[in-house]
Amino acid sequence: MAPSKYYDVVIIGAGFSGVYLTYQLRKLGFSVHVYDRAPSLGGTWRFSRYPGARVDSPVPIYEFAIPEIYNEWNWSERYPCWPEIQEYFEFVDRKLEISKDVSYNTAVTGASWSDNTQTWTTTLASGEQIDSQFFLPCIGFAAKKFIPDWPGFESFKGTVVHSTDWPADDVSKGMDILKGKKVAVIGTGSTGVQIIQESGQVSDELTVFQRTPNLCLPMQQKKLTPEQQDAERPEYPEIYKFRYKSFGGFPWTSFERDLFEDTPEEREKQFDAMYERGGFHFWIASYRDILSNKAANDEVYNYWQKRSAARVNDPEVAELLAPKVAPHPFGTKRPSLEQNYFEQFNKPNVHLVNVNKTPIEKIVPEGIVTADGKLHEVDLLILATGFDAVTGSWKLLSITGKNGITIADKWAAGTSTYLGLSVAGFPNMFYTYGPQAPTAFSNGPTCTQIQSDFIVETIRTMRENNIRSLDAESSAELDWTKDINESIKDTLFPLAKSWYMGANIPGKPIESLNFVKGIPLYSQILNDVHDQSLPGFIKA
Ligand code: NA7
Repeated sequence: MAPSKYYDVVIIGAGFSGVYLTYQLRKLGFSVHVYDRAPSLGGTWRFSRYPGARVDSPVPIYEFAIPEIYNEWNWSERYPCWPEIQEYFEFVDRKLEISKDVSYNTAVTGASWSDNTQTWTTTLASGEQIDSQFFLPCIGFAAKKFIPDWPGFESFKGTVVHSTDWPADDVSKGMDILKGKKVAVIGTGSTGVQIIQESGQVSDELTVFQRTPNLCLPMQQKKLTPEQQDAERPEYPEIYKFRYKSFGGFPWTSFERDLFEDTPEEREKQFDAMYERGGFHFWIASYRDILSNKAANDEVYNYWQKRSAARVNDPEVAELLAPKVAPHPFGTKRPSLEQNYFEQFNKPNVHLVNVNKTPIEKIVPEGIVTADGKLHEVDLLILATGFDAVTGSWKLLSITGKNGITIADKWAAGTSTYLGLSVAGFPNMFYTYGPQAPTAFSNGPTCTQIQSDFIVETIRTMRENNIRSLDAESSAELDWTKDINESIKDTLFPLAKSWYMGANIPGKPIESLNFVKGIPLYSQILNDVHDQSLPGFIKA
């Protein structure tokens, strides 16, 4: 049998974390290899390429805080779309030469820890095995798609596509697939909103199946010029530092006061300003208590409702898209950033179906039948039904730690981690942008940089101190997990049925999947753990 390959570090995933970790670990002299099922660098951006897919965090936050990258790269828009992000990753690759240490089109099926050799063995779909001292799953939070199981899918004569499987030939043809068709979009999360905005403009007919309205906010997209970016570039280092002071890792923070400290007139003025500034300002650069005080949240919702409903001509449609009674507290589901979403529903070719009143009953050869017996004719059925988010990506792999225990066994009744980047019984495994970290309450580049810096420093410290393995203590894991699940109770998040809490997947445990206390505290905790010689870990 051929001897296994060996690297100091094996990484799964060539997105923001995989690139950043490879770059930093290589500089310290570690041998690193990355495996990714995609054909090139970019992580989720190799799969999120449906019409209208773009990021909801502005640049220069949504990029690597690496000078040789940000000093040379220019974006064309404040919120870039997927083709530009793919080009960006190609530029990053040319500058940092990441690909020389990546195997593309290579799926990993699992990995297991050996107590005897104190190493991980990663297994590829081909059966090949690779040994390493460290195993870093950087698998993102949206790798496992969710498709509800309506009867009759197999009988459908048209095309069915989940947002994450957008056909490659259509991408190269410039979204021809939407043109001149009867399109149905099921789901109005961030993905649904983005697809609807594109489809409403080019499809013959567009029927949107909505269960919960999206409390989406104006993106206020802006074109950017290289000259503008040259002028602002000297400020980037300060902006990157500021992220660590902001709840979501953005270049802004919430006000230092509660909502009811202001008069109604002052509040209205503030709401106007936040709404007009666009993006997430209205959500997390506003009064500090809107995600914990229901009465304050109601005020925010009422303002949003009036602004949004005013953009829709038909009062019945307006009431479905922006109902007078909030479907859930504002901002307890990540708001989508829209550009002309509400206006789509003023067009004669765009129709809205409320699936709470008339649920989807079955799929038939000609389209979708709802509970009122109506057939909605469809040529192209787009499933924007989301993901088994945060923990779902882990279900695609078989990861075995000490004593033959798998992650699936361990998390069957609920997720448990230490610091949102390690799991007791899985020594030398560190992950990024996953469960019990700021993940969904932040943005990818910021969260992954904070975690990756900690991981790199930890691996370096281990090498310097001859520590062969590091495993989270069960008691530390218990405390972290307890705090994750307790702290969410001080917020309004549990009041929404969302993927933040695992509530979008039938049968999935309802729990807090993210660290809700913000980036400043999270990064402080990681710094303290590092400075205090890694408390909560067993060193061997
Ligand atoms: P989301 O946010 O999970 O949205 C999925 C949508 O699909 C949402 O509107 C769901 O309604 C809807 N859905 C799911 N199941 C059904 C059924 N059975 N019937 C009707 N509608 C259904 O996924 P996205 O892809 O939009 O976004 C995921 C995140 O990835 C996003 O926040 C970005 O940050 C990246 P519901 O709201 O549950 O009532």
